Amino acid sequence: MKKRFYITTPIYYPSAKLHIGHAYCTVLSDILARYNRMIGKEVYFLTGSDEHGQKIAENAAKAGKTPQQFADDIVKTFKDLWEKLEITNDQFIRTTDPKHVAAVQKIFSKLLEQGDIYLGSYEGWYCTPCESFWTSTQVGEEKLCPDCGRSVHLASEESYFFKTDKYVDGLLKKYEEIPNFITPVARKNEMINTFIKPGLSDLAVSRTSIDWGISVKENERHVVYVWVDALINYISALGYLSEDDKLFHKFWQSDDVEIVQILGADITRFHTIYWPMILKALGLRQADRYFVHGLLMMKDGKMSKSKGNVIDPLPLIEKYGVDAVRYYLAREIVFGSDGQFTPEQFVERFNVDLVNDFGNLLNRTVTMIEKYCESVIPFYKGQITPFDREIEELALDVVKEYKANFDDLKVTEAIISAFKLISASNKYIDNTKPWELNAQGKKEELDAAMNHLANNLYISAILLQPVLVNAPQELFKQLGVPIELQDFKLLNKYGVLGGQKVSKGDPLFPRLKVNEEVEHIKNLMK
Ligand code: ME8
Repeated sequence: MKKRFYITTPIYYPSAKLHIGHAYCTVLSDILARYNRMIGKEVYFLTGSDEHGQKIAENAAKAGKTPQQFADDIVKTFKDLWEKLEITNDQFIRTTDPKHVAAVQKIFSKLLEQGDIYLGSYEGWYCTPCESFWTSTQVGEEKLCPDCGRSVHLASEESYFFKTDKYVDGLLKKYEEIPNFITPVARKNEMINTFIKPGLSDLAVSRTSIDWGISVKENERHVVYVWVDALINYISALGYLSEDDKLFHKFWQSDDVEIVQILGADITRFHTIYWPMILKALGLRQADRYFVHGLLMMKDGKMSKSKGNVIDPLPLIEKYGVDAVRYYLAREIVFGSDGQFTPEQFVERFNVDLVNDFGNLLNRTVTMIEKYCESVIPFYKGQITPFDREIEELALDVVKEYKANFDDLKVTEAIISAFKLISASNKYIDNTKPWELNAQGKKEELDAAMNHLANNLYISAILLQPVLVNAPQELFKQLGVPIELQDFKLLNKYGVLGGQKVSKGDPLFPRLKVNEEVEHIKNLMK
């Protein structure tokens, strides 16, 4: 196991309000960052904003602001949202930060000097919202952007180009040698079949038609293409080519670090084709994994303002709590697949998983320990009944399965593993019938049942900590779990809890009235 973990999200365009689809990517990355910290790794988690390019300049002009003012204002709203979602990023990089600007210029100069970049001229179909040039084959007869489906226009300009032919074979070799370099694997195949096999053109890496960008030092009429500018954030944030490059050596250029880059399916091409080529040209190591998550859609397709189906995460957090939103995103939309946001599913997940299965288990357990054991969790005395053996085996398996899933970035599957123990514990109550054990005076069996329930809740709460930021703490409070026992490393042995005093608190999650809340969320979408 590598001792460090560097995780990045894409950096967001400050062009519009962030919707739940953006929150999705950042929340899932945060969950992975928290998990890796929990298992004892030194983690560095980066997110930020991508502030240059024509789109931002146009939106700023419409708003009557300078691009910088415009970006400053929107970036404040990003930071506010990440705070409300309890995102634990170590740095928020902005592509207008002077250290980023300097790194981009130095990298450009280096690649130019090495002959990886040359001056030429470009003619192609340009998609302004995606800031991308496409060939006629790619835009088809309808002249639509293959990424976003919007109309493209013909554009021509003098441009610097990055030579791809030198690096393409090496890239394909990397894809082959490291099977999980890009996952899900279908995304890798898509890159090979759609972009690489038909022949990769050199990448236009500068523009003369816009000026809101980082200027090319050698030729000030040019600004660096926004995508190249943006990708560099992953290393400029760590101080690459700056005086203080300690972080860069620690979290990038080291064998002790696992580098995981998270991105949405719409931006796979830049991250998994051109970015590795740029890194190779700079003589730097490659990331270990590119994890491509799916897009969050609405019932009527892509979220868009004109369809009136955009959901803002803030009112959801305010009404249902941060745990509810984080849980929904991580559990309902399988990490790696496309998903659909529906108010019905949001309410159902909340009521079924969090209220009925998890919250209720705590409530029942604490009530019984108060009633049958004078509020003290009985000490662990081994497996008294076959039910005890069965549930202990399951608990140990669940921890292993959970870890294997998380280590393989399978966040949704890891949550499902944790919930196996929660539902098995609810069944364990039905099987052991503690109220009968109490009535029959079977003290030893009753104590064992209470101990197992408390321990299972404790294990589940630790496992859910990367996802739920409040409920596990509340559970620890009610079960009297001291801070030194709130440790994932203790889970390799069963029976940690015993002797703690419980105290009943509020339910972890209040039950939602289905129709009322579905209606409420639908109104938020209008
Ligand atoms: O692409 N569901 O920025 P961005 C899930 N600046 N994810 C979604 C989504 C949805 N409905 N909509 C957007 C950019 N995203 C560039 C990145 S990185 C060097 C530069 C995701 O603000 C999208 O897939 O348009 C991407 O990963 C992220 O939000 C940022 O999108």
